[in-house]
Amino acid sequence: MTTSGRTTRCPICADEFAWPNEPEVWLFNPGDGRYELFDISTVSPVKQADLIRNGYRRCPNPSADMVEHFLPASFGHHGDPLVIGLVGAPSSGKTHLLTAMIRQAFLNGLAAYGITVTALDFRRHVHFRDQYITPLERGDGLAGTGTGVIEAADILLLRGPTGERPLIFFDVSGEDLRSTDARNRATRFLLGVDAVIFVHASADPAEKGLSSVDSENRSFELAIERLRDRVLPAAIAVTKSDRLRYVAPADRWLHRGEEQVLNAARIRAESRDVYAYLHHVGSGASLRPFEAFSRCTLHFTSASGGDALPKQADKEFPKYFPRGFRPSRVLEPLISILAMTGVIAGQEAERVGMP
Ligand SMILES: Nc1nc2c(ncn2[C@@H]2O[C@H](COP(=O)(O)OP(=O)(O)OP(=O)(O)O)[C@@H](O)[C@H]2O)c(=O)[nH]1
Ligand SMILES: [Mg+2]
Ligand SMILES: [Zn+2]
Repeated sequence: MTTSGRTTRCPICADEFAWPNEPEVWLFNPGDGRYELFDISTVSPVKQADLIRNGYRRCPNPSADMVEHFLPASFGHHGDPLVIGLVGAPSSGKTHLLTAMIRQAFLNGLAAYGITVTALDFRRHVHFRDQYITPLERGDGLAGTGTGVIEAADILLLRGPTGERPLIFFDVSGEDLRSTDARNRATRFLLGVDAVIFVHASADPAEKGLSSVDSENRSFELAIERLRDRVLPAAIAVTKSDRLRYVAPADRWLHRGEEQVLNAARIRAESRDVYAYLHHVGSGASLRPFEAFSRCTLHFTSASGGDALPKQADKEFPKYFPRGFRPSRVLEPLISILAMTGVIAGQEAERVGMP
């Protein structure tokens, strides 16, 4: 096997290997849903480049402990990937938040930070757009994530002042995140993450009194336990904050909308407010990431802008958002993580998430 000499960690199996540089790529055939091996040594350089952009390489998975999986053929050509995992209880709002976040990033939401976003894995992104972004834009509620999902949700390419970085998001079901089975493949992505977004749902006022005090947050606990020996930045997103739109100080933050400049003091002020909120409502268990990780920011976010209502006779999308889809501050957790991982560089970025 010829290699490019560059070592890459596969975000799916978490194995490290030298990125292969063979004159062949796998192309996805939408007709039968399979990958086919294609020799590119005889085609012109222009076509070669195009096939590499649209093709895949099969992960050699040196530990041989996973089903066959594929990475974009250009994956190893860019900077080190930044892998972000979402962690949170079932129905906490991970998938809605991630969808709103990726959508906003594609709408040039990171331009103020000098970062442009494109899809690195076109096929994966088209699937993500059709299955998640488009329904949400239409006002449909997304279904819960199935257990056993092991693939990245989307793979983007960030281009900015510090260079190019693939950005990979993992979003598995909250049910899998609560599983203590170390062999559970769905949570293996945690071995390879560079940063985590912990997602906590603000309480539904309609359910007041039922179970308002979360004495534990098992998905948070288990993830922290598995990441114990690693130094990584984290963000806590208190999502569904539209439920707090008349509650100070969440209302004030939500009204600000998306920020346009990086300001570590402002991020610290919001973190302090979110901390106080979680503490006040008895959700201290959701503050554990703040204690466990030396750099951690806290944010109020809303993916949808309001609660969903049940829909009649729609199996695919059983809920809808009666006031439409109006995300708020969904990029803030990502921006803080980009600052804490050096993708956004500079003195201000270095102060983000510092005590
Ligand atoms: N009010 C409000 N409700 C939301 C928001 N985001 C999600 N929801 C609701 O919360 C439910 C669960 O959201 P999901 O994104 O599927 O949650 P999840 O954490 O991905 O759940 P699993 O995949 O089962 O682990 C959705 O069906 C929505 O009704 C939000 O920003 N505001
Ligand atoms: Mg989900
Ligand atoms: Zn792999």
